[in-house]
Amino acid sequence: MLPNLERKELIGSGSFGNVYRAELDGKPVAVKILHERYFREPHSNNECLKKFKAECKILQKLQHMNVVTLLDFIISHASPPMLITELLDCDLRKYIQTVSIMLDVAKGLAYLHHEHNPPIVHRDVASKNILLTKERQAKIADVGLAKVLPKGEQNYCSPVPGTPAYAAPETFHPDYDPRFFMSRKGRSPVEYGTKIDIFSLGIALMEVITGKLPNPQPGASPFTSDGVQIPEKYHRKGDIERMGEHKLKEIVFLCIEESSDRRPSAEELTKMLQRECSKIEQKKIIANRARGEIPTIEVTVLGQSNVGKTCLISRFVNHKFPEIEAPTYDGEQILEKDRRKGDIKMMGEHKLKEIVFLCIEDSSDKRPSAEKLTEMLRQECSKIEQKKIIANRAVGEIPVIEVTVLGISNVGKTCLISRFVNHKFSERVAPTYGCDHKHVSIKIHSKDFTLRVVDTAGQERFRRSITPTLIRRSQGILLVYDVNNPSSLSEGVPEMLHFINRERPDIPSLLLVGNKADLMESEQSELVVSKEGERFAQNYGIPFIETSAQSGKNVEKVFEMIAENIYDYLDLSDIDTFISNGRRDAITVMNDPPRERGLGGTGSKKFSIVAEMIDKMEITTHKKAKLNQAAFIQFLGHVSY
Ligand SMILES: Nc1nc2c(ncn2[C@@H]2O[C@H](COP(=O)(O)OP(=O)(O)OP(=O)(O)O)[C@@H](O)[C@H]2O)c(=O)[nH]1
Ligand SMILES: [Mg+2]
Repeated sequence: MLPNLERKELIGSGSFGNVYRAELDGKPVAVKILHERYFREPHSNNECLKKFKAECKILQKLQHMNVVTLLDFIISHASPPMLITELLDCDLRKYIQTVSIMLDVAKGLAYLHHEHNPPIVHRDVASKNILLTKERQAKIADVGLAKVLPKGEQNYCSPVPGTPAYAAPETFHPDYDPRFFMSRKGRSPVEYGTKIDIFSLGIALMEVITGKLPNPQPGASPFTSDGVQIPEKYHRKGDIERMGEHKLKEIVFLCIEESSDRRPSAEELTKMLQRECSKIEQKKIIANRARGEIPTIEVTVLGQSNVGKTCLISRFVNHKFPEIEAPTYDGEQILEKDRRKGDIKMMGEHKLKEIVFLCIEDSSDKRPSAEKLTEMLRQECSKIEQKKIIANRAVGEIPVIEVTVLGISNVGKTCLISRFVNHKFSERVAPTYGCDHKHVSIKIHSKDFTLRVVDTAGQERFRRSITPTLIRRSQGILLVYDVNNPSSLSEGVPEMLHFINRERPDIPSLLLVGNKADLMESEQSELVVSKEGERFAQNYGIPFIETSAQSGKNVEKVFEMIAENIYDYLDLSDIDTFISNGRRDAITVMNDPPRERGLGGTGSKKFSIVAEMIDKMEITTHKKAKLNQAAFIQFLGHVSY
């Protein structure tokens, strides 16, 4: 042991070794002394220790608020390997389990899986490995035992340690023997990737929901006596039933999908949990503001000066229309919007006006952060890019919007399109090969457009290869499933969403479509199926509609709806300017300044430059960030369509 490391009492023991409280240079740390058996035959050769050492060196560089820091390690032939980590007081099981803790873990995994190159697989995500700081911030422990994936590889072949109750199905072999962490017969390796951690996190989330340790049934083995792998949902039936109708059940189901490809990435999972946490936060705020037993919801009324905000509120509260209403002043200080009335008027109905308003809020707390502002500008850039694509595809003066129809085979995509385009339904339709498209003239908000509807093949061999390309070029996507085939929703749609999230997270419009509604037998089944689609759509925050290509129900509506959504999201009211400007940039810069300020380039490129600069700003203090933003507002004032 190093002279400056003083070992104290035992604080825990796990499958890999014992953990002691210790002091390193007088500072409290945790020391894990690994069981020597992992480094004995067939492992205990120099190669194995060398490899472990190399991995520890990589892991020592990890820095994330949700990952326990590996401070040092001692690996020698004289004593068992030791890992020295920061000391955290308590493990999750001793504390009230909350969703925000799971969000922290997802963020930690996102760091290991996505921000680290090559990705790191933890391999033993379980509640016992989630530690909490005094402030109840969760950190993933035992990363020292994680595996760094070989560069450029997504899957890794190796024996898999870990906790059986949390283990993903792909990590087991029928001849698996947990005592050796590898298969018995011939020691054939198993193939897995980062998604085994997502599976384990799903099980830990299940534990949060049920308040009980996961207990897969029947027995500990995931195989029948004939060596057949038992599906996870059956294997874990008891735990799943215990979750009842919990709001997070769908997220658990996604994480414990049998096929690792269908599980969300750590980043996607973080977003889903973030949404849930923010809902809970809002509920707490509403409850905390309660007067007596009555909860209070807050609604803010925003708008330019003189649009009638105060009158609207007065009419609602006092049922009166005030005759003369003085502008609302904040004490003696005149509001910025009143002081800059002239400039504001000159902005007219410019699209960026609302962003300017947010930035020049009188109260600095209400102004967006540099990060948020970057995101807003980035969104504007991407909208402009989409408008250019729509304008460039125009035939004559008629702009072309592209909508792609996705879904697994046989859900009725081709029939849906054929009903919309030819007003006909046919019982016998050949499966689509590759993709096909139809052009339809439509009016959106009284304006002429061409809708280019792309039909895709649902068969797996086409689906996986063609879908990403089509997603990249479309403005809208219809995600179709068959209401009578539950797996076309639960398995088919998440796969498409995975592609969309990867290729086009900012797609202007997405719609979930439950087709073959005519086949639903009774009122009862209609309710059940609708609910499932609705719940799914709600979880992902996308609109949902039921159709029947056979009866024609909602077919026109679904295409009108997606076209309108695209029009509204991109604000296509000015698309003609983009067409008449041709290849010229749709944005011009008024007056002087950008070049003088070192911002060259034209058009939407300028937006990107602003966005990038804000992104790179060194934000040392809150105040500085706000000050820097103010400088950019002036720049924005010079940009117009
Ligand atoms: N009852 C009923 N049957 C439908 C409906 N829509 C499609 N079908 C039937 O479902 C089958 C498959 O329809 P398709 O339109 O070829 O399915 P698809 O999604 O295009 O399939 P792929 O091209 O293989 O991806 C056909 O036999 C259709 O007659 C519907 O709304 N109601
Ligand atoms: Mg088809």
